[in-house]
Amino acid sequence: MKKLIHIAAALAVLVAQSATAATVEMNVNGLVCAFCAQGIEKKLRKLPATADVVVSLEQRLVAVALKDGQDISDADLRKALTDAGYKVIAIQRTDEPIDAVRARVKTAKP
Ligand SMILES: [Cu+2]
Repeated sequence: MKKLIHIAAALAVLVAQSATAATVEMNVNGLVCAFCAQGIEKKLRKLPATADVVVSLEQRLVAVALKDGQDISDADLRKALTDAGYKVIAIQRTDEPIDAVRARVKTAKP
């Protein structure tokens, strides 16, 4: 019986972890102007699992908020940006709300 409780606890932790990966942040090379930013935002917003998008030219950062319980694979994100002519340097999944990312990139502007 004790073992079962441990398994249940372990499963609960796993579920909690997957549910918190709400935002995907990508460092992208080739982002040089407002048209790049708009194009990327438009493209990513078309993905069915996308809830919100933040693009920062200054930081060459693209962040995608995922809809509850949905996901976009790294490969799909990479492909969307590569097809548009950009190079994805890094992808990180975080539990930082997209509004916090938006505020962070805004305050970092010169
Ligand atoms: Cu551009």
